[in-house]
Amino acid sequence: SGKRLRVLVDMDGVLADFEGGFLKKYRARYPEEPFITLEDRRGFWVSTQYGQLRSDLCEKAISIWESKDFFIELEPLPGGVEAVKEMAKMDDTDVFICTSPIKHYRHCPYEKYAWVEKHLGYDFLEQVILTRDKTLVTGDLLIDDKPDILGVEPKPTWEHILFTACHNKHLPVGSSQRRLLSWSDDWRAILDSKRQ
Ligand code: BVP
Repeated sequence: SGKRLRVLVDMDGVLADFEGGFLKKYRARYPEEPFITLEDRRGFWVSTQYGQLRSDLCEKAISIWESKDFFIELEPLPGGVEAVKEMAKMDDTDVFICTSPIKHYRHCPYEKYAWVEKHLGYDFLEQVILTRDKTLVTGDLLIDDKPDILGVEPKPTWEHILFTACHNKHLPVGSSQRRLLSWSDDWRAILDSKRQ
């Protein structure tokens, strides 16, 4: 009972395997160059860690996700599409996919819509929010693998649930921050904890 629950779900690193897709295509395109295994990933920005490995690798990394077909070909992360479909069918629950496109806009925004249509269906396109500032979007929960979600709004309405990813799994979670370890973890309990 009470008002409807609004859940915002991030795409890269939560529903779509950005890190796995990146590493596979980087190694295929630059087979002679060093790379960072998913086990050794630290920090949200792939480009930053590759730049620390060798300065010219920053732009080589960026060339991967700026390429045509990078975003549409990302594999779904285990259980994510199923969880979102189930969530959307729950009583008094609205689910939106809230994702930040890269500024190289030739392919990314189009392919993000195409990915949602492919994996969640045409009707789910109604639920897509593309924004570079998630603090402006109102919701009860934001499930996202980025540890720091900042923008112009200092007091976003949502509670950020940190979705575990290769780059954030070693981070100490702040006393107030809750985690979702994977889509096998109890996401229903997190939703229920926010219902009136
Ligand atoms: O579209 C993704 C990829 C891009 O930033 C966006 C993150 O969106 P959210 O997951 O926050 O919705 N991206 C860009 C870079 C470097 C750019 Br220079 C990166 O290292 N990692 C990354 O995810």
